[in-house]
Amino acid sequence: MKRLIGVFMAVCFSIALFAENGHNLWLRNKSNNPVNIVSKKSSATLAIAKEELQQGWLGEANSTVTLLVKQDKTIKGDGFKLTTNNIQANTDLGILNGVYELLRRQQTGEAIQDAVINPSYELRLLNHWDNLDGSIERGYAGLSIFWRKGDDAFKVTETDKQLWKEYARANASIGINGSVLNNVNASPDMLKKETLERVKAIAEILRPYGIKTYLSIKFSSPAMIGGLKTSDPLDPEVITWWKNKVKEIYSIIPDFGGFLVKANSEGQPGPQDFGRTHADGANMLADAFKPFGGIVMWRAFVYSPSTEDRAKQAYNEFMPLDGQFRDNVIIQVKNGPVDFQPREPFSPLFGAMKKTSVMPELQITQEYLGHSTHLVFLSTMWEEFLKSETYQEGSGSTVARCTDGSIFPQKHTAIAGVSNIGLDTNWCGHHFAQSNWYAFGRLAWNDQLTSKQIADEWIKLTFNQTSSDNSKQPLFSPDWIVNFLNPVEEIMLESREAAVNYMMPLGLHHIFAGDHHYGPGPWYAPKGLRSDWTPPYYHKADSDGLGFDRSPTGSNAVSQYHEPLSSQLADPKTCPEIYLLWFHHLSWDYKMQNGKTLWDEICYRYDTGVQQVRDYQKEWDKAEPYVDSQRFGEVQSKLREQCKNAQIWKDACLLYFQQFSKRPIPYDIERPVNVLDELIKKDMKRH
Ligand code: GCV
Repeated sequence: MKRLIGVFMAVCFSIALFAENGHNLWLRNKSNNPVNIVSKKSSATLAIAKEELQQGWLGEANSTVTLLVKQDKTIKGDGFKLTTNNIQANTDLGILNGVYELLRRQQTGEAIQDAVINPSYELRLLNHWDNLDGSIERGYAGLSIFWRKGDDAFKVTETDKQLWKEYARANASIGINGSVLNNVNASPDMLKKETLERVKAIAEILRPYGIKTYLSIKFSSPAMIGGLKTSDPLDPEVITWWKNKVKEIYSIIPDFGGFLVKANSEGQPGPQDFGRTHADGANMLADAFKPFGGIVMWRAFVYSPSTEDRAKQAYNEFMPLDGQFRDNVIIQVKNGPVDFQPREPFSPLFGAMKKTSVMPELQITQEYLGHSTHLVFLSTMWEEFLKSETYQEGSGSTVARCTDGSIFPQKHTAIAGVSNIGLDTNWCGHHFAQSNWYAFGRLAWNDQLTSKQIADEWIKLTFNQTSSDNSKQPLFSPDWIVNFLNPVEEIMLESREAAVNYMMPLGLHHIFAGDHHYGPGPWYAPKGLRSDWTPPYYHKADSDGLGFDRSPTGSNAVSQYHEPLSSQLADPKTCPEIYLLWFHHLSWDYKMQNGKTLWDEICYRYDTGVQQVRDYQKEWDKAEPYVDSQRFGEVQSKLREQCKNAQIWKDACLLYFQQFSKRPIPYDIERPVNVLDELIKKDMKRH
């Protein structure tokens, strides 16, 4: 009999492990455990809250849970008060957020303590770089879930609605409350009637989940689709055109969130085309939104091919405008001063703009971190960024505190992540890329969370095998914890550092091939291309050494940081080694803190990166008994590709830089297996 039960359980277990395509993300739990729900109010959002409780309750069977919408001053925005079986909030969305928190704690085994839980940021947004034809700029998970080309481009199908609902639910479960539905390189057609009708259909699905819709706009729309002679933001006809357009949008989508604007950046039109400032442009739009409570997110991602160091340009352009923006304008600033590199110091605008709402922009899609091929958990990068000390208001002025309202009385606080979502069955192209979507939402909700906690939650929710009748507490057996949870968590927590090691250690940056930003191309400098789009502009390798001198002897970008950070960065001896070549051009024989020469250290770092990914392969193979076959195989094959790529990165960079260093690669590390000329010829094209 015992044997029979054993066989039966083994069959159940192997069925559970058989195949999962990843579509259910971290929301795989289903439970038949009965629960009674008491709620006086009803609404579409509360109906979802109840349904979620009924489908996922893992607390004691037949418990009674009270959902109470009642004002409480300690609760902020869509936060909530949680006790074991009660959730109180000021809004229906607060209740839904509380339900997701409660269910997550039940599923991950985290204690449920009485607490008021408020979000760090008021607005927690995904930015989709989706185009109207369905393509996605820097998207690596298939076509857009919102837009498509063809005869049925504007037809809203049941399949569309189902997918948008799943998308909304996933976002709501991690606290995301807004979506910008299209690319910042926006088409003016975005504001046409038929497009707005589709936005309305999307908004209707997203609304009950508490997610507002926003659009990116083209600044020259008045001239391009409005028949006006100009798009000058101070022209009365242009002002009226935008006012009418915004009014029209609110007549179609009454809870519309606002606009995101990329202006005078990478060829996009903007107010400077008419001799006006960013403030003139942003304020004109903000005034149109004022009667409706909408906002304008104005990007500070600006740079031009001037002789000025690119890393300094956004600060130079925006600092003089501090205090000139309307209170419904938020300046959206990328985490680093250049462009979402594997590692950058924080942008000096954080904390420096004291009279303006400033929001961080993070990139969830892995444009510069191996697309959807490499396993790179970005939470550690964002944690490093949010915890960076700006010193702008003394110590403790971290980027998080400078942007979440703790230090400056910003009218609005917000954070955005460039989405990695597409039509791929598993949404993100790589099963582990889902963890970056998850981590963004969690950090936007609570900017003090650690990556360890986020990874722990995500692994438990995404990979744990619940018992076969799906009705009891999930089992985190010691075996599962030791042989799956811990090693996978270690991989995740180290993975970004590994990518930095095999791509761009010690502060190297932007040494990618071509414009696909995937493989290495430190040599890439086609004739006629603007120099700030070529890697030699950034690495500055020569016979003397390597790195961009941003110290006072160079571009003096360090002066944009507050003391004592500025002086610390200015001196290679006190500059953190992770940023060394970002701020300094140093000789190949420069002595590192560990006594090695710079050249040797670079070689070891690249080699370490390759070894780290090789280790991930071994660890993942050991995890096979704990993962369903489909996800196991798909991750295994991505890791193989990542290892090949890491080797190419190491070989390409070391062989290329060796031409300048003229020193041997230390003899105790693996030799390159690729030939530089061949790598240059292939130029690491993606497909
Ligand atoms: C949407 C980088 C990317 C572009 C992107 C731009 C931006 O330059 O390569 O694809 O455009 O940043 O953030 O506006």
